[in-house]
Amino acid sequence: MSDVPAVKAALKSQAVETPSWAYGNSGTRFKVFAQPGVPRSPQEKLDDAAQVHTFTGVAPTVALHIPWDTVEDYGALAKYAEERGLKLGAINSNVFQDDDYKLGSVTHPDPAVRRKALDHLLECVDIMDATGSRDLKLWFSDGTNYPGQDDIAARQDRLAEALSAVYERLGEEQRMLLEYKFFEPAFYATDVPDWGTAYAHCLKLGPKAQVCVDTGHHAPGTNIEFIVALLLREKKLGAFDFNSRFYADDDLMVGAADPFQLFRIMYEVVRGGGLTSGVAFMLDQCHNIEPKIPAIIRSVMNVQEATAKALLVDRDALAAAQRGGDVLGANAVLMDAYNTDVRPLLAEVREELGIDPDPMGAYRDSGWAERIVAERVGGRQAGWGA
Ligand code: PSV
Ligand code: MN
Repeated sequence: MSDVPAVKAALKSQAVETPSWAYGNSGTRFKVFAQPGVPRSPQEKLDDAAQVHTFTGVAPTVALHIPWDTVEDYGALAKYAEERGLKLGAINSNVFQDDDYKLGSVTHPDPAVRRKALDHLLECVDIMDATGSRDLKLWFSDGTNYPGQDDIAARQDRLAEALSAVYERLGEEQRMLLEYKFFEPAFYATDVPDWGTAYAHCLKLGPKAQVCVDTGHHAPGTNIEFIVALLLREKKLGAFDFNSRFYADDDLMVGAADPFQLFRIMYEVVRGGGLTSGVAFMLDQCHNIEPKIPAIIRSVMNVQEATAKALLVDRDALAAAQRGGDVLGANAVLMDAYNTDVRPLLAEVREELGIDPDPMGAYRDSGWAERIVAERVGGRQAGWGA
């Protein structure tokens, strides 16, 4: 597509979901460096998310993590979000931070632990009913550290049983997103290590079960855009958890480590119709050393830039070169789009949306950063686990 009005329309309708946990403190297992002004409650996380939406115009939803965002009244939280121009997005379940889950959650050898984990997942669907969220995101830390520790195939049976119980509980418009990760915290065998495992479970479950591709959850060198193309073709790509990695699950700002990879992924999304087929473009990031709100704004902008470049690929010229076996010509068409400076185009898109063409500068000048540092004194800052 290189029809500029159509490119602009696609960019205006793109929505990037920001994660509540990216607004809180985070770190590595070595140290969490607390930052002044960090939210102390889910409501304050939404206040910050509203800033991201105000300055980017394309971040209208916020993913919650349960229990990190537990509140008494989820309907009231949804209303709080709405009053700030936001909606609550995916509900992320957490069956990895309780002592009972040392040997797994839904795949644990003990049926009582499996029941406890399943009850949490079902409770997350109740929360979705109250928040109006469409998606339940499932990531399991389940796996084993040593050969022989547990029966690999039996664990798949237990996983399938739990997934099926959750699937049955979903409403008509609700979906479950199964996220895979090839290692960590289990090191020998992870129960949902790759897209193939996630896909196989989702296929058996039915159309409301879709795969979530977290870009940080692959071995180095993995061709993620191939996975994206394949899942889109099979109508099983439900969502992205976007982030960047240099080594492991680094959770850095998306597009920071390898903007070319993000472009290649977004090209397959555009090519496969993923911009309009309900794929959720979510961030799953932690900002350990950089200020959080501008880092999230930057991440949203990086997704927009990659999307704009992907939309600018001259698909007719590419198809002609591919048909003609013109290897270098085809590659040049893709690189031309990648090498286009799309910042002026995005500035125009923002002006047409009625927002400042420079989101980073506008946020900086807004005084919000100083205000939250001054106002958010006392209380307990939110973090990974609270
Ligand atoms: C696991 O590493 C993961 O990617 C899952 O999406 C979790 O819910 C999230 O990180 C927590 O940050
Ligand atoms: Mn993730």
